[in-house]
Formats: sequence, structure tokens, C-alpha cells
Amino acid sequence: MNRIRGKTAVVTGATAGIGEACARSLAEMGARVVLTARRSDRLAALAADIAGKTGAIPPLVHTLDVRDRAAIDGFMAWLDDRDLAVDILVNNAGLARGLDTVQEGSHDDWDEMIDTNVKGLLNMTRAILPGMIERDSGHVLNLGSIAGHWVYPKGNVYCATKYAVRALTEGTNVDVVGTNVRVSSVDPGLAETEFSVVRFRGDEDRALGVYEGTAPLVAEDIADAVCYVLNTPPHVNVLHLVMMPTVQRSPYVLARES
Ligand code: NDP
Ligand code: 8X3
Repeated sequence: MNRIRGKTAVVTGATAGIGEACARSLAEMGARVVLTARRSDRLAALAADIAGKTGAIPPLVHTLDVRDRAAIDGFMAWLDDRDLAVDILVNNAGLARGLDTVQEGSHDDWDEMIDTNVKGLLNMTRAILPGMIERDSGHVLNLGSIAGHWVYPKGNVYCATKYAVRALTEGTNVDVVGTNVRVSSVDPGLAETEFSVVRFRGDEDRALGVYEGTAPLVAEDIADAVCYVLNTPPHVNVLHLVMMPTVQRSPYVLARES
């Protein structure tokens, strides 16, 4: 049964990787998707591509940095002007910067990760959740990570942001008890996207090395899980869906061909 058809879904970080795959899958299932991220050219290209698929509702596009609260106010007014009530919020925008010990870490990297992964997710939820509560319907889906369940060497601050996402998923659930609004996270392990290129600031060789000799998840695997969670019946609330590629059984246990 398709319970996603006809719903309005806002996806943050829709210009790459998991966000883009979620946007494509939700559109394929008949949702009206609102694509957001910072890179306008990529948003426009994705919207055109999705709009060209048979049966898809043409996506809407809004350039948005989840760290910018004033821009989020503008986004909410823009949705309002179009009479769009958000049924689904996919809080996907996020990133890692660097891989350093705390004693050698960069304040700028920490700010960027905390501002995007934690405060950005909160900014979006704070803006959209009240409307869901008012309508007594809606689903907030956060992209967590296995990094929110286990800390790995030099993962410190990135892991802390994903532990925060786990806490916020649980905390928001507690806050909306008694309503029909649902809050879930999908928490993937190793997935090959632009994530490591961003983490290592464009060092493609180092990024490739993260996945070399493994069979990582791909963005579409995670989009499948996101759609599964969003498509569950209204009386079901998945709290956390933790998933890893078969080659990985914990952040420390990864089968890699030499
Ligand atoms: P990508 O780098 O491929 O995509 C990240 C997306 O986030 C881009 O679309 C980027 O768009 C967007 N983004 C980054 N900063 C901002 C911002 N300030 N405002 C709005 N959008 C932003 O990475 P993934 O697809 O892999 O990552 C998506 C999510 O999944 C993240 O939360 C990540 O932590 C999580 N995750 C990833 C895993 C992996 O191994 N790849 C595993 C577990 C979780 P733009 O630059 O255009 O703004
Ligand atoms: C991304 C997964 O384990 O590479 O959240 O940090 S990991």
C-alpha cells in the first residue's frame, strides 16, 4: 500500500547523496517534493529531471541553508503563499569535516558540524513541527548514523552531532505524545556518497580510500529504508532504523578486500 502518494515532503540537502535519492524515491511514490539545499543549480537540474519522469508531480525548489533561521522564516512564508502544508520533513542535510583528535581539532570544523547537523535540524523541526501538531498529522524523519550509536576514533564531534540527532529524535517523540505526529530516524553505516569528499575537503583519493575493497551502502538503499519508515501505517512509529552494509557489523568491524 502506498501511503506517501499525494503527501507534501520537504527534503533538506537534496542536491546530493541520500537527500537526492530520498527526493527521487518520494517523487516516484507520488509525493509532492520540495527540494532544498544551498546549491541552486543542482536543485534546478534535479527538479527538471524528476519532473520529466512519467507520473511525477513536478517538484518545488527552494534554495535554503538550514543554519540560516531568517531564511527558514522566508521559506515558511513561501510555503504558506503556496498553501502547502508539510506532511513529511526529511531532515537530511548534514556533513562531517575532518577526522582529528579533540586535542588537534579545528573550531571551525566543529562549528560547521554542530551548526548544520544539530542546530540546522532543530531549526527546520522548530519551523515545521507546530503545523504538523496543529493538523494532528505529519512525520519528521531525521538522518542519524551509526555514529550516533558508537563512537569511533577521531569521530568525536561528528559522532556527538549524531548522538544529538538520536537524542532529539527521542526527545521530540516524547514532546508530541498524544498527537498523531511521528518522529523517526534512519541511521546508516558506511554509504558511498559525496560525504567523504566533503569530510576531506575535496581530497578524492582519500575519500575513495574509505570505501575501497568494500561493498558500501548506496544512497538508494537508504532512500528505500526512509520510504519504508514513512510508509508504515499511522499507528506505527519506527524510532530508529539502524542499517549497515553486510560487510560492516559495527564501525570497528569492516570486511575489506586488500
Ligand atoms: P552528501 O555530502 O552526499 O550530501 C549532503 C547534502 O547536505 C548535500 O545535498 C548538501 O547540499 C547538504 N547540506 C550540507 N550542508 C547544508 C546546509 N548548511 N544547508 C542545507 N543543506 C546542506 O552526504 P550524504 O548524502 O552521505 O549525507 C546526508 C546525511 O546522511 C547527512 O546527515 C549525513 O551525516 C548522513 N549520513 C551519511 C552517511 C554516509 O556514510 N554517507 C552514513 C550515515 C549518515 P548543499 O551543499 O547543496 O547545501
Ligand atoms: C556516516 C557514517 O561511520 O562513516 O555517518 O561516520 S560514518
